Amino acid sequence: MKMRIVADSSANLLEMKDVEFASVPVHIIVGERDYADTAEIDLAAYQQHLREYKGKTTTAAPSPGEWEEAFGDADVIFCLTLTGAMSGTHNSAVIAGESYESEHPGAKVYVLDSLSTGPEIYLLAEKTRELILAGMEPEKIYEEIRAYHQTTHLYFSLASVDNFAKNGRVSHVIAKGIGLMGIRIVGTASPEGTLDFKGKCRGDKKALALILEKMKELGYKGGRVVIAHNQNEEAALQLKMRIEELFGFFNGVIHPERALCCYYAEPGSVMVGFEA
Ligand code: X90
Repeated sequence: MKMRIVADSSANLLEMKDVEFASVPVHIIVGERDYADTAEIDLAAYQQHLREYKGKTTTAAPSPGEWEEAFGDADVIFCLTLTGAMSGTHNSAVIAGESYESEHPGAKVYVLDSLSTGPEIYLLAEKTRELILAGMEPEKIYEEIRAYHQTTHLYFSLASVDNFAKNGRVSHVIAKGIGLMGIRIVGTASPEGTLDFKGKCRGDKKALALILEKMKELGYKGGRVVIAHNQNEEAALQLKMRIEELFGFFNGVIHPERALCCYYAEPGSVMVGFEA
Protein backbone atom coordinates (compact mmCIF):
# COMPACT_ATOMS: atom_id res chain seq x y z
CA MET A 1 0.00 0.00 0.00
CA LYS A 2 1.47 3.28 -1.17
CA MET A 3 1.00 6.11 1.31
CA ARG A 4 1.78 9.75 0.65
CA ILE A 5 1.77 12.98 2.61
CA VAL A 6 0.59 16.06 0.74
CA ALA A 7 0.63 19.55 2.26
CA ASP A 8 0.07 22.98 0.80
CA SER A 9 3.05 25.31 0.51
CA SER A 10 2.13 27.30 3.60
CA ALA A 11 3.84 24.46 5.53
CA ASN A 12 7.24 25.70 4.26
CA LEU A 13 8.08 22.10 3.51
CA LEU A 14 9.43 20.92 0.16
CA GLU A 15 10.56 17.37 0.80
CA MET A 16 10.55 14.61 3.40
CA LYS A 17 13.02 11.77 3.76
CA ASP A 18 11.99 8.10 3.41
CA VAL A 19 8.31 8.77 2.68
CA GLU A 20 6.38 9.96 -0.37
CA PHE A 21 5.70 13.65 -0.04
CA ALA A 22 4.36 16.43 -2.27
CA SER A 23 3.84 20.13 -1.74
CA VAL A 24 0.95 21.94 -3.44
CA PRO A 25 1.59 25.58 -4.29
CA VAL A 26 -0.60 28.38 -3.04
CA HIS A 27 -0.41 31.33 -5.47
CA ILE A 28 0.66 34.91 -4.92
CA ILE A 29 -0.46 37.38 -7.56
CA VAL A 30 1.61 40.52 -7.98
CA GLY A 31 0.11 42.58 -10.79
CA GLU A 32 0.29 40.47 -13.96
CA ARG A 33 2.54 37.89 -12.38
CA ASP A 34 1.25 34.65 -10.80
CA TYR A 35 3.86 33.18 -8.47
CA ALA A 36 3.20 29.51 -7.72
CA ASP A 37 4.85 28.82 -4.35
CA THR A 38 7.12 25.98 -5.50
CA ALA A 39 10.77 25.07 -4.98
CA GLU A 40 11.59 26.87 -8.24
CA ILE A 41 10.59 30.28 -6.98
CA ASP A 42 13.44 32.80 -6.60
CA LEU A 43 12.48 34.05 -3.14
CA ALA A 44 14.79 37.07 -3.16
CA ALA A 45 13.52 38.31 -6.53
CA TYR A 46 9.93 37.62 -5.47
CA GLN A 47 10.33 39.58 -2.23
CA GLN A 48 11.92 42.45 -4.12
CA HIS A 49 9.00 42.48 -6.55
CA LEU A 50 6.54 42.53 -3.63
CA ARG A 51 8.43 45.37 -1.98
CA GLU A 52 8.61 47.51 -5.09
CA TYR A 53 5.21 46.80 -6.62
CA LYS A 54 2.75 49.61 -5.93
CA GLY A 55 -0.42 48.05 -7.39
CA LYS A 56 -2.75 45.35 -6.14
CA THR A 57 -1.41 42.06 -4.85
CA THR A 58 -3.35 39.05 -3.65
CA THR A 59 -3.20 35.31 -3.05
CA ALA A 60 -5.18 32.37 -4.39
CA ALA A 61 -5.79 28.84 -3.17
CA PRO A 62 -4.51 25.92 -5.25
CA SER A 63 -7.14 24.42 -7.55
CA PRO A 64 -8.53 20.93 -6.91
CA GLY A 65 -6.58 19.90 -10.02
CA GLU A 66 -3.30 20.96 -8.43
CA TRP A 67 -4.10 18.89 -5.35
CA GLU A 68 -5.05 15.87 -7.44
CA GLU A 69 -1.85 16.08 -9.41
CA ALA A 70 0.09 15.99 -6.13
CA PHE A 71 -1.79 12.87 -5.00
CA GLY A 72 0.10 11.01 -7.75
CA ASP A 73 -0.88 7.36 -7.76
CA ALA A 74 -0.90 6.74 -4.02
CA ASP A 75 -3.44 4.41 -2.40
CA VAL A 76 -3.63 6.41 0.80
CA ILE A 77 -3.12 10.16 1.02
CA PHE A 78 -2.77 12.24 4.14
CA CYS A 79 -3.58 15.72 3.02
CA LEU A 80 -2.72 18.58 5.38
CA THR A 81 -4.13 22.01 4.67
CA LEU A 82 -3.92 25.55 5.93
CA THR A 83 -6.90 26.83 7.89
CA GLY A 84 -10.18 26.62 6.02
CA ALA A 85 -11.39 29.67 7.93
CA MET A 86 -8.96 31.88 6.02
CA SER A 87 -8.48 30.21 2.65
CA GLY A 88 -10.23 28.13 0.03
CA THR A 89 -7.20 25.79 0.09
CA HIS A 90 -8.91 23.30 2.40
CA ASN A 91 -12.13 23.27 0.41
CA SER A 92 -10.18 22.71 -2.77
CA ALA A 93 -8.41 19.71 -1.17
CA VAL A 94 -11.74 18.21 -0.07
CA ILE A 95 -13.07 18.44 -3.64
CA ALA A 96 -9.83 16.91 -4.97
CA GLY A 97 -10.07 14.09 -2.41
CA GLU A 98 -13.62 13.19 -3.42
CA SER A 99 -12.73 13.25 -7.08
CA TYR A 100 -9.57 11.16 -6.52
CA GLU A 101 -11.48 8.55 -4.53
CA SER A 102 -14.14 8.22 -7.22
CA GLU A 103 -11.51 7.87 -9.95
CA HIS A 104 -9.36 5.42 -7.95
CA PRO A 105 -11.64 2.79 -6.39
CA GLY A 106 -10.20 1.59 -3.11
CA ALA A 107 -8.03 4.69 -2.62
CA LYS A 108 -8.50 6.82 0.49
CA VAL A 109 -7.79 10.54 0.93
CA TYR A 110 -7.75 11.85 4.49
CA VAL A 111 -8.00 15.66 4.47
CA LEU A 112 -7.11 17.39 7.71
CA ASP A 113 -7.77 21.09 8.27
CA SER A 114 -4.84 22.25 10.40
CA LEU A 115 -6.93 25.28 11.54
CA SER A 116 -3.49 26.86 11.40
CA THR A 117 -0.60 27.13 9.00
CA GLY A 118 3.20 27.07 8.61
CA PRO A 119 5.09 25.37 11.43
CA GLU A 120 1.98 23.71 12.86
CA ILE A 121 1.34 21.91 9.54
CA TYR A 122 5.05 21.05 9.50
CA LEU A 123 4.66 19.35 12.90
CA LEU A 124 1.61 17.41 11.67
CA ALA A 125 3.57 16.27 8.60
CA GLU A 126 6.50 15.13 10.76
CA LYS A 127 4.15 13.14 12.97
CA THR A 128 2.40 11.57 9.97
CA ARG A 129 5.79 10.54 8.56
CA GLU A 130 6.77 8.96 11.88
CA LEU A 131 3.53 6.93 12.00
CA ILE A 132 3.85 5.78 8.38
CA LEU A 133 7.43 4.64 9.04
CA ALA A 134 6.25 2.83 12.17
CA GLY A 135 4.07 0.70 9.87
CA MET A 136 0.75 1.77 11.32
CA GLU A 137 -2.59 1.19 9.51
CA PRO A 138 -4.00 4.27 7.69
CA GLU A 139 -7.15 4.59 9.78
CA LYS A 140 -5.10 4.41 12.98
CA ILE A 141 -2.59 6.93 11.62
CA TYR A 142 -5.38 9.39 10.92
CA GLU A 143 -6.77 8.91 14.41
CA GLU A 144 -3.31 9.47 15.94
CA ILE A 145 -2.68 12.61 13.88
CA ARG A 146 -5.97 14.09 15.01
CA ALA A 147 -5.08 13.33 18.63
CA TYR A 148 -1.61 14.84 18.10
CA HIS A 149 -3.24 17.94 16.56
CA GLN A 150 -4.86 18.63 19.95
CA THR A 151 -1.35 19.11 21.37
CA THR A 152 0.13 21.38 18.68
CA HIS A 153 -0.01 25.18 18.61
CA LEU A 154 1.04 28.14 16.52
CA TYR A 155 2.25 31.50 17.73
CA PHE A 156 3.66 34.27 15.59
CA SER A 157 5.23 37.69 15.74
CA LEU A 158 4.28 39.79 12.72
CA ALA A 159 6.27 42.80 11.60
CA SER A 160 3.32 44.07 9.56
CA VAL A 161 -0.23 42.98 8.79
CA ASP A 162 -0.66 45.25 5.75
CA ASN A 163 -1.15 42.39 3.33
CA PHE A 164 -3.71 40.76 5.62
CA ALA A 165 -5.60 44.08 5.77
CA LYS A 166 -5.35 44.70 2.02
CA ASN A 167 -6.91 41.30 1.40
CA GLY A 168 -9.70 41.83 3.90
CA ARG A 169 -8.37 39.21 6.31
CA VAL A 170 -7.88 41.62 9.24
CA SER A 171 -9.28 45.09 9.81
CA HIS A 172 -7.30 48.19 8.84
CA VAL A 173 -7.71 49.41 12.42
CA ILE A 174 -5.63 46.54 13.76
CA ALA A 175 -3.09 46.92 10.96
CA LYS A 176 -2.40 50.57 11.73
CA GLY A 177 0.90 51.33 13.44
CA ILE A 178 2.32 47.83 13.21
CA GLY A 179 5.66 47.81 11.50
CA LEU A 180 6.35 51.34 12.62
CA MET A 181 9.12 51.74 15.22
CA GLY A 182 9.70 48.00 15.28
CA ILE A 183 6.21 47.27 16.63
CA ARG A 184 5.40 43.57 16.45
CA ILE A 185 2.01 42.01 16.81
CA VAL A 186 1.98 38.68 18.60
CA GLY A 187 -0.83 36.26 18.02
CA THR A 188 -1.95 32.69 17.69
CA ALA A 189 -4.25 30.56 15.56
CA SER A 190 -7.61 30.47 17.36
CA PRO A 191 -9.41 27.12 17.85
CA GLU A 192 -11.60 28.15 14.89
CA GLY A 193 -8.57 28.72 12.69
CA THR A 194 -8.58 32.50 12.63
CA LEU A 195 -6.04 35.11 13.71
CA ASP A 196 -6.16 35.74 17.42
CA PHE A 197 -4.06 38.73 18.43
CA LYS A 198 -2.53 38.60 21.88
CA GLY A 199 -0.56 41.81 22.10
CA LYS A 200 1.62 44.49 20.55
CA CYS A 201 5.28 44.60 21.50
CA ARG A 202 8.09 46.99 20.79
CA GLY A 203 10.86 44.95 19.21
CA ASP A 204 11.65 41.27 18.75
CA LYS A 205 12.98 40.74 22.25
CA LYS A 206 9.65 41.60 23.89
CA ALA A 207 7.66 39.76 21.23
CA LEU A 208 9.71 36.59 21.77
CA ALA A 209 9.36 36.91 25.54
CA LEU A 210 5.58 37.08 25.12
CA ILE A 211 5.57 34.02 22.86
CA LEU A 212 7.67 32.09 25.36
CA GLU A 213 5.36 33.12 28.19
CA LYS A 214 2.35 31.88 26.19
CA MET A 215 4.17 28.62 25.41
CA LYS A 216 4.80 28.03 29.10
CA GLU A 217 1.19 28.93 29.95
CA LEU A 218 0.05 26.23 27.53
CA GLY A 219 2.33 23.76 29.30
CA TYR A 220 5.30 23.69 26.93
CA LYS A 221 7.96 21.45 28.47
CA GLY A 222 10.67 21.12 25.87
CA GLY A 223 8.67 19.38 23.12
CA ARG A 224 9.31 19.75 19.41
CA VAL A 225 9.52 23.32 18.08
CA VAL A 226 9.46 24.48 14.47
CA ILE A 227 10.43 28.09 13.81
CA ALA A 228 9.92 29.72 10.41
CA HIS A 229 11.09 33.27 9.78
CA ASN A 230 11.03 35.90 7.07
CA GLN A 231 14.56 37.35 6.90
CA ASN A 232 14.87 37.25 10.66
CA GLU A 233 17.04 34.28 11.52
CA GLU A 234 18.41 36.31 14.40
CA ALA A 235 15.04 36.33 16.18
CA ALA A 236 14.61 32.61 15.51
CA LEU A 237 18.04 31.92 17.02
CA GLN A 238 17.24 34.11 20.01
CA LEU A 239 14.11 32.08 20.71
CA LYS A 240 16.09 28.86 20.32
CA MET A 241 18.61 30.16 22.86
CA ARG A 242 15.90 31.11 25.36
CA ILE A 243 14.40 27.62 25.06
CA GLU A 244 17.84 26.07 25.57
CA GLU A 245 18.36 28.19 28.69
CA LEU A 246 15.03 27.02 30.10
CA PHE A 247 15.09 23.34 29.19
CA GLY A 248 18.76 22.57 28.57
CA PHE A 249 18.12 21.62 24.92
CA PHE A 250 16.28 22.68 21.80
CA ASN A 251 14.35 19.93 20.08
CA GLY A 252 13.52 21.73 16.90
CA VAL A 253 14.28 23.18 13.49
CA ILE A 254 14.62 26.69 12.10
CA HIS A 255 14.00 27.54 8.46
CA PRO A 256 13.07 30.47 6.21
CA GLU A 257 9.46 30.82 5.15
CA ARG A 258 8.48 30.00 1.58
CA ALA A 259 6.59 32.45 -0.64
CA LEU A 260 3.04 32.26 0.75
CA CYS A 261 4.06 32.73 4.38
CA CYS A 262 6.45 35.51 3.30
CA TYR A 263 3.48 37.36 1.81
CA TYR A 264 1.41 37.44 5.01
CA ALA A 265 4.14 37.07 7.64
CA GLU A 266 6.08 39.98 6.17
CA PRO A 267 9.86 40.61 6.50
CA GLY A 268 10.93 40.49 10.15
CA SER A 269 8.15 38.06 11.14
CA VAL A 270 8.61 34.79 13.00
CA MET A 271 6.21 31.81 13.22
CA VAL A 272 6.52 29.21 15.95
CA GLY A 273 4.85 25.81 16.03
CA PHE A 274 5.23 23.68 19.14
CA GLU A 275 3.93 20.73 21.12
CA ALA A 276 2.42 21.31 24.54
O1 X90 B 1 -6.56 31.37 -0.21
C1 X90 B 1 -5.63 32.17 -0.18
O2 X90 B 1 -5.58 33.14 -0.93
C2 X90 B 1 -4.51 31.96 0.82
C3 X90 B 1 -4.79 32.70 2.08
C4 X90 B 1 -3.88 32.35 3.23
C5 X90 B 1 -4.18 33.08 4.50
C6 X90 B 1 -3.37 32.67 5.67
C7 X90 B 1 -1.90 32.61 5.42
C8 X90 B 1 -1.07 32.69 6.66
C9 X90 B 1 0.41 32.82 6.41
C10 X90 B 1 0.78 34.29 8.44
C11 X90 B 1 0.95 34.26 9.92
C12 X90 B 1 0.10 33.38 10.75
C13 X90 B 1 -1.38 33.36 10.47
C14 X90 B 1 -2.16 32.35 11.32
C15 X90 B 1 -3.51 31.99 10.76
C16 X90 B 1 -4.35 31.13 11.67
C17 X90 B 1 1.19 33.08 7.66
